[in-house]
Amino acid sequence: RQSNLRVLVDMDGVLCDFELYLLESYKQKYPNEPCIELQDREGFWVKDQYEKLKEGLGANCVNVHNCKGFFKNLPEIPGSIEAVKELSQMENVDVFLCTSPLNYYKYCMQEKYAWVEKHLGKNWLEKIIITKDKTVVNGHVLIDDKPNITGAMLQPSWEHIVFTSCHNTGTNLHGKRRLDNWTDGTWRDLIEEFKKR
Ligand code: UMP
Repeated sequence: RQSNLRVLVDMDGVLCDFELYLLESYKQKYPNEPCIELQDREGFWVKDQYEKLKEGLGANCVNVHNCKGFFKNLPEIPGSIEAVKELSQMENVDVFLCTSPLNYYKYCMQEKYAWVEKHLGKNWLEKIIITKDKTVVNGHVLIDDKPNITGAMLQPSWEHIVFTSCHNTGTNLHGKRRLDNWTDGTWRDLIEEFKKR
């Protein structure tokens, strides 16, 4: 390869624990409503599964993640910060953070930047790519928990590695590979393998 290996890393579900914090915040805000424990989550969209459970609960989920402070206060996925820092220091690798914003952008956009600055540092603000369509971003690898990533490009430049999350454990990935965590070191082998291509 003439250029460095460009690794696109998703934020929600890969660096930041959107699912855990949404559940915790939901329980606080709606203690008397039913909820879906993480081991019972299915499908990417939280609101869709809640709405099926009971009419109106989908809107409650939206209320929770649209609140001021939600994105800023997301906890990290275990080991993610240390791992992407190390990834960014690897030879012949460029890391970018590739994330889709809510259309309700009032807090989300600003707070994503605040999160990156707080957990990774000011230098990383230059690495943020905000897009609704990740297929048009020209990377070699995309690490993302959303199983089906589609958009204007039918054949994106990247290979999608599906990061395991509570909502996709039972999902048929149609041959796509998984990365299960940032803690057991397997991510290093994966990157080394891509570097050799
Ligand atoms: N998102 C929701 N509901 C969900 C899951 C995600 O609104 O159930 C939003 C949060 C983020 C965006 O703004 O989608 C994350 O998209 P990715 O970058 O992870 O694809």
